[in-house]
Amino acid sequence: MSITTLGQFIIEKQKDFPYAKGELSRLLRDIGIASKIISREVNKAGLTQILGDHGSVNVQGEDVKKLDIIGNETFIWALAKGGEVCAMASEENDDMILLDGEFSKNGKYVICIDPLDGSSNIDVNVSIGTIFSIYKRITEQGTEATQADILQSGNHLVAAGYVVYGTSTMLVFSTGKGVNGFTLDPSIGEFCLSHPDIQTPKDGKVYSINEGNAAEFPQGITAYLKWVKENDKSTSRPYSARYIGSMVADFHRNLLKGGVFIYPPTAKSPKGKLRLMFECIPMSFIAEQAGGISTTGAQRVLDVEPTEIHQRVPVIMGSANMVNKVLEFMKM
Ligand code: AHM
Ligand code: MG
Repeated sequence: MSITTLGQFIIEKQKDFPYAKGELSRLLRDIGIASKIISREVNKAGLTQILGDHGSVNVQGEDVKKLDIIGNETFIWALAKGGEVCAMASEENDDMILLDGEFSKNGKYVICIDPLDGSSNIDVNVSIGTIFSIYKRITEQGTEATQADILQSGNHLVAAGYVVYGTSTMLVFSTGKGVNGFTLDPSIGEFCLSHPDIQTPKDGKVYSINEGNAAEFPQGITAYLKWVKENDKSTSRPYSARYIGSMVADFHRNLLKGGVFIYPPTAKSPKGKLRLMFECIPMSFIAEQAGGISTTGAQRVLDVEPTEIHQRVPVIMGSANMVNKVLEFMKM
């Protein structure tokens, strides 16, 4: 048999982490389990009355959908049960969550999670995703975790990744040694290695940005968008706009095919819309590990020192040559 399951892959790679005593492997396994549960719920969402607004509003002021709550609770459950994580931060919760069960308080890791990203797409059967990042705690094991354990820059990541609930469910992650993608085989209930060592193309034809906000874009972004449309002197049009409005899905397409994803500052969101801890750091880590670039326009996203859990930053990420082209326009 030539398949490699996520579990087998993790065991094979455990030797890459001499400091780890298996906790990271178990943590990745727990994330895999939570993702499979969410995938199951997403797949039957239209049948089981879990579509639609839940009626509450999250800390960002957005309606919370029922599936968001299921996703959040599933991850909290899986991570609390696993015992490797002492604290977590979720896009759905105001504050960090201490996992202070008997085993968890000795957990070596903290995790940041966006359990269901792209939630406005849930009701219309469009791809959504989960995004996660894992850090080693900086406070001593056995003591109560603090916010400082969570507020670490992307340079301190141990691992990060995402799950895209698309035409199939895929888990893509990196432990800092390249990027690997696993597709869920529903017939055996296992994530199987389908995309080993993903390298993102240096160039691409796709630009992904919400141009509905164009009137509010910084001048450099406006100039870039004019250029991509003008740049059609060859026989075929070189660039295509593709924007799903689900960061995981937009990012995943661009990662595999080449492209640039941009969420600039706007008048409504002067610091950008996307969250540093939950969305930008983990996706930037994957982009860089696959040979791409990710920047706020002013600095590497992974160099940003976080000051608050729900901090937002602008982001330009994807194929190296495309990101550099955007930066050229921003410098003009
Ligand atoms: P969410 O975490 O509330 O779902 O919001 C994040 C999403 C991203 O997935 C997506 O890239 C972006 O918001 C879309 O925003 P906009 O509708 O402003 O283009
Ligand atoms: Mg999100």
